[in-house]
This record gives sequence, structure tokens and C-alpha cells, in this order.
Amino acid sequence: MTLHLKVVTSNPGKVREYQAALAEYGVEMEHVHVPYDEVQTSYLEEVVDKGLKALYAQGLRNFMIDDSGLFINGLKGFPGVWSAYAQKTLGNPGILKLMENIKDRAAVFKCCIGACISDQTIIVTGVCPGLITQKEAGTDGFGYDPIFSPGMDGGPTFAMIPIAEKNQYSHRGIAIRMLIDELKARKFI
Ligand code: ITT
Repeated sequence: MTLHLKVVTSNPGKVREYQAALAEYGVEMEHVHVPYDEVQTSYLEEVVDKGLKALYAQGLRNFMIDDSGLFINGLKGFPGVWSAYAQKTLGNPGILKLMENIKDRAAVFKCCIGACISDQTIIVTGVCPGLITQKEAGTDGFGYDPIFSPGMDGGPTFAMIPIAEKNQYSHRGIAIRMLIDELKARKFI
């Protein structure tokens, strides 16, 4: 059985990670870019819930969205739900500058996926703890990947490892596995 899912996002890097993880389950992914309002709130789940409802109201069916954020301890959780804005304005050099005199480099990446399939809603969240590096490293991936090292041992950043390996530990990889479990339980795959 083939499930066809539209991935609504402006970010092709996310779609590559979905395709890498979901292809073996016979899920066909179509990247669509339909603008929708992301509500201002402190919770990724709320952004996703409202986003699913807005897109459903626009007539979209069998689709998924993803709202992610990087929550840095030493910056009191910033950029968190403002991660896209901070990436566009400050970029990774700006975040590293903010972190210059901060010893606590711990951070958490979160990914909330929402899917709407045959009028059923699935919302799952994956979390990946790690460290903000002292400088950018690596050229793969996207967004904050060059300054985020998963785990607490200061290993390679997400930008230094291939997609399949990033998916093993990442917030999105974890959320995708939760999504797969839900899709199986509901017999969509
Ligand atoms: P959407 O259209 O799907 O919202 P976006 O890139 O604006 O795409 P988010 O708001 O979910 O996505 O992401 C917030 C920011 O965090 C954005 O700058 C992303 O590039 C970045 N980000 C999300 N997931 C990431 C990951 O796995 N690795 C590095 N950066 C990531």
C-alpha cells in the first residue's frame, strides 16, 4: 500500500530527511509550499495544531507540517519558537556571538510533526539534547546544523554527518519514528 503525503514546508532540508526515513515504508512525499500563518505562542505543538487546522480549512488533505526549534539553556531557551527568525536575522555567527561568554553550552533541538490523513490528526514531538559548538563546522544539512553537536561528548555537528546518521539521533528522526508507529497503528502503512 502506498501512502501519498504532501509535506508543507518552505524548507527543502526537512523534506530530504523525511524522504530518507520514509521511503522504505512506501510513503511517497510531495514537497508543497503553501503559505500558512504560524501563530505566536511558546509551544511548537500549538503552532502545529493551529497550522493543521488552517491548512485543512484551506482544503488541503493528506499532508504533514513540521515546526522545529533550538532551545539554548544559556540563553534561557532562546531562540526556541523564534528559531526561524533568529536564523534569518542573526544566523549561526550571531548565535555564537551571543554565546561568547556563556559556559553552559547545553541545548535541545525539538521537532513537532503534525499530519492530517483521512481526517485523522497525528501530532508527535521528538527531542535531541546536545551542545552548541564554539565555531561552525561541517557543510551538510541546513539551519543550525553547523553549530549543534548531538549528545554531551562534543562529537561532530549535524552538518558533519550524512542524513541517515543525523536521522538516527536527531529530533526529527525521533519524531519520524513516532509518526511511523502511529501510521502503522492506524494501518496507513
Ligand atoms: P517551515 O516552512 O517548515 O516552517 P522553517 O525552516 O521556517 O520551515 P521551522 O520554523 O520549523 O522551519 O524551523 C526553525 C528554524 O530551525 C529554521 O531556521 C530551521 O532551518 C532550523 N531547523 C529546523 N530543524 C533543523 C535541523 O534539523 N537542523 C538545523 N536547523 C534546523
